[in-house]
Amino acid sequence: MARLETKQSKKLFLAAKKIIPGGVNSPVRAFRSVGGTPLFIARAKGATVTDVDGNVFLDYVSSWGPMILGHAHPKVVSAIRGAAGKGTSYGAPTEGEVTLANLIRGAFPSISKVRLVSSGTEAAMSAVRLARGFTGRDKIVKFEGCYHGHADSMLVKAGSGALTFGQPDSPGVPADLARHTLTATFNDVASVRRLFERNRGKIAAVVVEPVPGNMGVVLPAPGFLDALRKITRQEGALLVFDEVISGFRVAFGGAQELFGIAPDLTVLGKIIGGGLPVGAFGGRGDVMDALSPVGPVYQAGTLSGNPLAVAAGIACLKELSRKGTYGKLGEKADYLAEGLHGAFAKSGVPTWTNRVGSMWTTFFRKGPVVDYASAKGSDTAAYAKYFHGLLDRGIYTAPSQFEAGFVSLAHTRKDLDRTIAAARGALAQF
Ligand code: KE4
Repeated sequence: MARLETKQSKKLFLAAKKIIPGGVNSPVRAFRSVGGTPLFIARAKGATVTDVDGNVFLDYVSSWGPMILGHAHPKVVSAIRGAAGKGTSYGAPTEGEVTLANLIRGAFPSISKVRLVSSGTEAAMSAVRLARGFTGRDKIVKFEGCYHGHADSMLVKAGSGALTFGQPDSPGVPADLARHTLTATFNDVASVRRLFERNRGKIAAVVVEPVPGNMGVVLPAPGFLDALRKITRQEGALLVFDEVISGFRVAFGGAQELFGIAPDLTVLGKIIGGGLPVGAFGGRGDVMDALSPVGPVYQAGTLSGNPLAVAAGIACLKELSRKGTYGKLGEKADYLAEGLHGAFAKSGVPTWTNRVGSMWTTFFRKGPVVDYASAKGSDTAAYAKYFHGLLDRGIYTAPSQFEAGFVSLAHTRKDLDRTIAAARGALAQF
């Protein structure tokens, strides 16, 4: 198999590294854990991305989740174009923000009020401060391997890039702050109970990705999320669902629709901006009204509810709200999953795949993968080999074992067949 021609990406990467740490504006893009030169993308359309060397790939990174409609969807592009002509930012309320807030609330009945921000990190950070302010308690519980953005309190045994680079506890986070972040084991209710027994009356919230995507995709065990709901209610702590990935991904109403759980707060991002910078956090009205200017918990943002980002988000969510959308997406994902399953079974390479709808991860290890420890046991060198085998065959997947892959509505049956064939080819090299 001919290796990719990546002369232009190599040239740009050298230039980028002179001025941007690691040559990237987000670590996981650097290909550090899979090796090789990160591809500099020139353009994208539908299910494909094209790099600066003119290589075209079927894209399953999907900008880490937002591009569920596919790239440059005509309705999203025209919404952005229309908004841009009216100015790009006012620093004042707009009608679009009310429309987007109502679209979000329409999909998430647990959200009585919502505030828009500019990233998932900002949304999660604000939700944690709000939970602490509302309860008057300092400690939070998170789960090993889950990632909620890079706010200080969240960078304790974090997932995603922090896991990829083995920095789950980042330097720069004061020990005095980190000690208020307690970590439990995902799918292990007893580990949560123990934390509450030892910190009675001190835990403000349990923050969880209801379907983790940042240690790779892991499924919540039956009853696990219910147990979190019961324990937090009993203990007077808030349950915060971080649905930055799963929101509008695993269902229009996210994991809370799928599993029938109403959290006190929900964190959103990615898809709600249609590829532009939007995050959001929302939930119980009494909790949200603790936010300034109504209540005392401060939170703010110059570009919060930015008109272009909001226009893109409205166009995206309106498109997703059309009847039959998630059925179509599910059929595509089922078809791909079946084909890949067959390819892996035939290859004899030990793998384990976790999938919820159109988000999935294939771990290079014997299964099951149910938590951080089992995810971490994956053979990352084998993953890297598979990654490059796919890349050489025109398929672009996450440059890390500990991320999710995403099917979009733009992937055709032909694209999926091409992907399955590429997987067979890549696995034949093992
Ligand atoms: P952002 O600040 O990156 O918009 O969102 C942070 C965040 C919060 N919560 C969850 C569940 C998330 O997955 C994320 C961000 N996801 C990673 C990929 N797994 C973003 C990719 C990157 O860091 O470059």
